[in-house]
Amino acid sequence: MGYRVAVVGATGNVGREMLNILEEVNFPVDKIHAIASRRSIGVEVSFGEQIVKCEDVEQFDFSKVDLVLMSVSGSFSKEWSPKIGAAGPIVIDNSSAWRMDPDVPLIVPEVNPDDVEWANRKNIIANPNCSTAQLVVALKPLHDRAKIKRVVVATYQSVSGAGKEGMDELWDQTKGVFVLGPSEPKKFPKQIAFNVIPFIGSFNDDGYTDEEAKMWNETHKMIDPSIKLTVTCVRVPVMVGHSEAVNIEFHEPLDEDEARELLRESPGLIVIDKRDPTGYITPKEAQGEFPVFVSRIRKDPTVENGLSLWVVADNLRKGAALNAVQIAELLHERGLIRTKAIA
Ligand code: 2RA
Repeated sequence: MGYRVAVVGATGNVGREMLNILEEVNFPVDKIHAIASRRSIGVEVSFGEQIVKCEDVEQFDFSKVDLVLMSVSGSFSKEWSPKIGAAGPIVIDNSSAWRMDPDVPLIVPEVNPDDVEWANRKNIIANPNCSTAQLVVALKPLHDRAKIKRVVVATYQSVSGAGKEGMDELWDQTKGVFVLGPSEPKKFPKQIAFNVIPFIGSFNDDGYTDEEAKMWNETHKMIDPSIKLTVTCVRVPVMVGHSEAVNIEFHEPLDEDEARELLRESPGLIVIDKRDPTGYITPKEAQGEFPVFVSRIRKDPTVENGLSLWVVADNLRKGAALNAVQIAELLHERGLIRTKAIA
């Protein structure tokens, strides 16, 4: 028997990927509903071979579904996720609205799967920020083995993290430079084509950005609050795939060969690490893929127990839609999705 599933925000980059991945992994779906705002009513989206017409979120009766995947803004989720959760289905939310709520589990299935067990407190589960999701998949097995003391990360985040408008802006500016002349930045604060921007989100009082703060707050919630983590988040002119240069200091010794073997054996990870000019992963190669890729594993000789790594993943997949579907699979495996008889 399958579930009645709704995807809210079905016309966006991540909503469409949620539908694709539910189908790709053969998630047991009896009935799929694509839900969107009023202006997208009737817009058609694909679910495998099926074409599904978007329904209006304001009119939809959420009590008739078992599971809701949300890819909407934080403010929309703040208002709607509790209402939907109270109507019966369990909500897996991709926004930042609930990630730090103590009554909402924040889950990456390879890292803290057991936290699904208390999802019934609000009937909401949060999906982490894309740049955190791939980082914690790589950090968890290393932390379990040698206890991480401190992590320094620089991200190289693709424009798809800023939605379709971000992708359109890179495309238009890139064409514009050669053909039409430069255009004014709209989605990003400065030109992104042929450039990098060391600012994502908004500034906090301490000079870090909220994107940077998400990375340490969410890592603390999912792995261990004792890990010290400092980050610089940077937008780069790549369409899909976030990359991260990660430097880790451990409490205990861990040599690079053991780390490589450990990462190779850990769930959700693929190690591509040959010391030849093409023996590492780039975001172009990670696009469309499920795993988190790790390359350039090497000793950091400037501290007693240190390693440096390069971590890449498809931000729309492991960083968003895939992780949400993997949470749904985890709920299914543990019998935690409530089903009601279809009237
Ligand atoms: C970004 N992390 O890349 C954001 C998306 N959640 O802009």
